[in-house]
Amino acid sequence: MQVVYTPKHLLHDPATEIEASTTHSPFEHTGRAETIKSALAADSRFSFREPTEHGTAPIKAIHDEGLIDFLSVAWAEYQTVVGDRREVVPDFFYRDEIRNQMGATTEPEAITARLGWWCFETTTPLTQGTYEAARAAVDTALTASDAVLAGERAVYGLCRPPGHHATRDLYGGYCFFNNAAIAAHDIVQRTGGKVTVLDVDYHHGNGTQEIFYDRDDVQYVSLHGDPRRAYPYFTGHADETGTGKGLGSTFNVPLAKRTADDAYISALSTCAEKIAAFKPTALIVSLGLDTFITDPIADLAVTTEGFARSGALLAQLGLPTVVLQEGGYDVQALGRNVHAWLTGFGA
Ligand code: Q9C
Ligand code: ZN
Repeated sequence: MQVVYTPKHLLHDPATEIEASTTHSPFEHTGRAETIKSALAADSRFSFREPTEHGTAPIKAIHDEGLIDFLSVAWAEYQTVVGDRREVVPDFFYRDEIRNQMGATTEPEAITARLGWWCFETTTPLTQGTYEAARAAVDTALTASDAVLAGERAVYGLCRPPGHHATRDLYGGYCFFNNAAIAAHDIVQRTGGKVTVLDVDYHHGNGTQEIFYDRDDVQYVSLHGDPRRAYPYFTGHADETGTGKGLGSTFNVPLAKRTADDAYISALSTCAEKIAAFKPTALIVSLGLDTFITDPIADLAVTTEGFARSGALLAQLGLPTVVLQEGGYDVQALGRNVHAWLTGFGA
């Protein structure tokens, strides 16, 4: 199996994360992608290639151009206004209710205000090289989908930073650009066929869901920790099924705490049936390994064997498949878990 990887992810290198009412070293760090790379490089069935540059047009097809412009300048502009900061985090999040009775507003001018306009939470710092790394993650996803469109059965894009929490207009949840959504839309544009994004990250992919919520040409299927207890809290409930012509093209399976292999695989089989019924021409998997039994920020109980079974089950769909890296924070086990999933699929 081809693996698309670039060391440019190292440019996104925060030292802290503000989460759970404290500041600590980040769960989403450079070592994650490096350990995955090493685990796959040790198996000769995987061959590595670098992403090619795809420019901003495929990103503009999914994200507000203002978000791209903001991310390209924000870190540097903040330094000139606030002073030397290794990482940059908003201290004011814009919410419509702040202007109740006063009418809508538009993007403000001050960099400190723009941070709170484009970001939705505190755990996603901007660093000096964040924009370049996020652009490279998009190129990684698009290079992987290029290879699949050129005839590869399945290709793995080692995207970092991840993408599935980024909405059309907002970044957060360790995500800046929605790599999977950008690749899915690109495949639809280029083939005229339908695409499914299957999201198996522990966290609901609120961004991917929002981007495709009213569309009938991209199906979004997700199984994740129930948002009644799990981040991102406000999306991912079973009754969210799409809107307008997209009604029925979103399918959410919230999972109970400590869900283990057999129950997980059974839920995944239901998802596979939904995917088969949609009849897509290609499948994108948002591959999060934070469903793992010892993941430090999640509460499911999937094992390495469960990941191998997941890959094998999805391979049975027989679809051209682009597998893109999302979360997974037990770094001791992360390389082995990605390897198990991909070899289960059939590396
Ligand atoms: N105490 C991805 O897996 N922290 N993003 C939530 C709540 C943010 C996860 C923890 C989790 C973001 C791609
Ligand atoms: Zn996650």
